[in-house]
Amino acid sequence: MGIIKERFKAKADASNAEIKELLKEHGNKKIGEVTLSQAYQGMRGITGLVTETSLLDAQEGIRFRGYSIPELQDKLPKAPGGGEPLPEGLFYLMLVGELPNEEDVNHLTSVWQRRSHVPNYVFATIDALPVSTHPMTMFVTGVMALQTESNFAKEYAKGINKKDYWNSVYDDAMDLIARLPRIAAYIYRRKYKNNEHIQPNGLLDWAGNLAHMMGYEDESFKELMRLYMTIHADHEGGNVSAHTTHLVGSALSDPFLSYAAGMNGLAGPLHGLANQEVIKWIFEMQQELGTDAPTKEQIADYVQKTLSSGKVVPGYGHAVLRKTDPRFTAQMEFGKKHMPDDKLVNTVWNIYETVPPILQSLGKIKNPWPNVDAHSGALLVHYGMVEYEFYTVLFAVSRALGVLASLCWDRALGFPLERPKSVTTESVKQWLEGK
Ligand code: FCX
Repeated sequence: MGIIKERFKAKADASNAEIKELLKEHGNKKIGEVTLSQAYQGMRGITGLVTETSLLDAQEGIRFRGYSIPELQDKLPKAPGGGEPLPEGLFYLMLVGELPNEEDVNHLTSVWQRRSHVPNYVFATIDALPVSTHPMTMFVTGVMALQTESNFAKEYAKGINKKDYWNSVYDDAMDLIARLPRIAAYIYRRKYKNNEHIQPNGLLDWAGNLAHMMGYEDESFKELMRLYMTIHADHEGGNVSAHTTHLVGSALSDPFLSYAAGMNGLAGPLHGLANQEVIKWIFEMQQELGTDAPTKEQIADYVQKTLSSGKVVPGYGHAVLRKTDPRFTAQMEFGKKHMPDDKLVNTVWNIYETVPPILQSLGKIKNPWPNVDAHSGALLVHYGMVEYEFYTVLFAVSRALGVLASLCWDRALGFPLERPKSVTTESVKQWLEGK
């Protein structure tokens, strides 16, 4: 058994024992109440999931196994000469629950390189779709084509013991994560670069290779990919992509089926597709105002126009956060370091100074501050990646790290089929009448 699998299993066994004790003593304690509004309005604020990999605090933002993004930027190993954390290190932390050292991260890089071969029929399946197909549809189709390789599906068909489910789920998760950069880059080159593909570079780390295979050799773009893949990796368990992966996995659908389901959720405008909506909105604003450097007054007028046409200002607001997303701040710092004079990036910063007071003045918006999507596109455009339809695929590659680490934990902790109760309005009325 590989060293990472061994450490993960040891940690999961210890957690299993601890959770069993905890439930024996406290299992019947209430951790919250559910109001009628919450049943009708998206279960907002209902605590009903356990997700070990990360926890989201409304005021502070995301913490991965207790570490904030600035702490991870300081503590996680970096590429030689680099300043950003390697995503391999974050995956190790989420899966094993300990900070990795340089050797752990290099080992994971080489394990993923060894597992990164994608069978040709996967590319042929993607090629069967029209080139005009949305990149996220191509991406999920590629993941589904890979499902034929599932270790878990094969093992389950043979009738494995439920205490061993975690083993082949782990193998599927590692195979899938290893292959995603190749699939993502294939789609990018097919749609936007005349179907001219670039072979992987066996000397590069996971995110650096993604940049290389997409055709971006600039060292600071590789650094952006490392930061991007780290900050989008997980956002506790209740967001649509994480919850869907967990829910579908609870039916013992293998990691390919579960992750594909989760990424169909990420493709929604109120979730991962928001990052393309942000840059589209800024481009439309620049076009309408006839300038690539709108003033704050011009931005304020355009925001008012957006709102009065009944649209949301994309990239602002969040279902849980009530402060500026630390993932926005991390990107702003990257911009200040690598592209302080970029006009589009400076427009993002001017929007940041303009939008929150306007949203606050509406009185109905719970979070007027920017989330991760408000900044991500401008950094990518700086390096020439202007194809904003593709941005959610990058988000999906990153989110695999969190949702698949979580799926390994679901099976290792023996989490059961997830099955909350629903009601009808008729039954609610009878309940209210005391029947
Ligand atoms: N512009 C205009 N109106 C907004 C708004 C915005 N940015 N944010 C919220 N509102 C409106 C809502 O539309 C709602 O109006 P209504 O009552 O007329 O329907 C009202 O304010 C109350 O909404 P609120 O509860 O504050 O916000 P919601 O959580 O319902 O919606 C959205 C906020 C969905 C717009 C915001 O969360 C968003 O854009 N999300 C995009 C995806 C996202 O969250 N990206 C981050 C990734 C994620 F964190 C992850 O990593 O998983």
